[in-house]
Amino acid sequence: MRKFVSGNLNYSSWSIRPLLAVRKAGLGIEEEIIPLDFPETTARLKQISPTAKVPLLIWDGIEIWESLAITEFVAELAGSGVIWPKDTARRAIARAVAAEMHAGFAALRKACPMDIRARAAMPDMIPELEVDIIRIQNMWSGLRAQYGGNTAEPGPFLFGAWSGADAFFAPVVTRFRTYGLPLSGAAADYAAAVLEDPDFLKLEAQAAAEPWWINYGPDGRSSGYLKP
Ligand SMILES: N[C@@H](CCC(=O)N[C@@H](CS)C(=O)NCC(=O)O)C(=O)O
Repeated sequence: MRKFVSGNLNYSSWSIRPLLAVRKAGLGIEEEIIPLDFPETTARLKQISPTAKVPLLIWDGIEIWESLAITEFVAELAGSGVIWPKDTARRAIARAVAAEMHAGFAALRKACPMDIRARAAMPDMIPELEVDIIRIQNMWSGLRAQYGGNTAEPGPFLFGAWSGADAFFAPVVTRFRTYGLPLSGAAADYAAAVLEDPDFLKLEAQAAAEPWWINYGPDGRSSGYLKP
């Protein structure tokens, strides 16, 4: 069995990162969604995953959890230059910024949960959130200035052609749009390119059509519900 198990695409940022890599790799993997925050969600997740979390990739009996590990596994299957840049230096930095995303940006993630189809008010600009936004602005514009003119692997993404780094930042790009967070210059151009990528557009259309919604209570708790 070859299957990628994700949370609902509209909300599960950790799922859509490796899902973009899976789709870019074109490996013909079946996809299943377990909607988050419903009464039965935890039991379903416990049945399939050692961490009771999604994403999970099942590949011929190997079960891989953690978005970054799945992306690396897919990169190995896909072959050179599909998920990570071919050039050694670019590949190293692409992995560094993907790892930085995987480990960091806690303030942004907390204040601005991913909700692709929503448009919401900008949250209070607490110092920790501002630090995350400034780092992203500087990172994206800096990477575009240094690597964007990659003629061997050209494109509008962080390292020229699309890479796993863009998969890791796609949910961040949607947060900037959803909450109207400030972004300018080359970083804003980059964000626009991510939102125009055909694989992102397909994912966005699927997210828009999902029947599962999540309500965030005043205590921060979330609960899923169905909307016809
Ligand atoms: N570090 C993990 C994080 C995975 C994670 O937190 N997944 C969330 C959904 S985005 C989850 O499954 N939560 C369990 C739940 O909502 O019950 C990764 O990178 O894959």
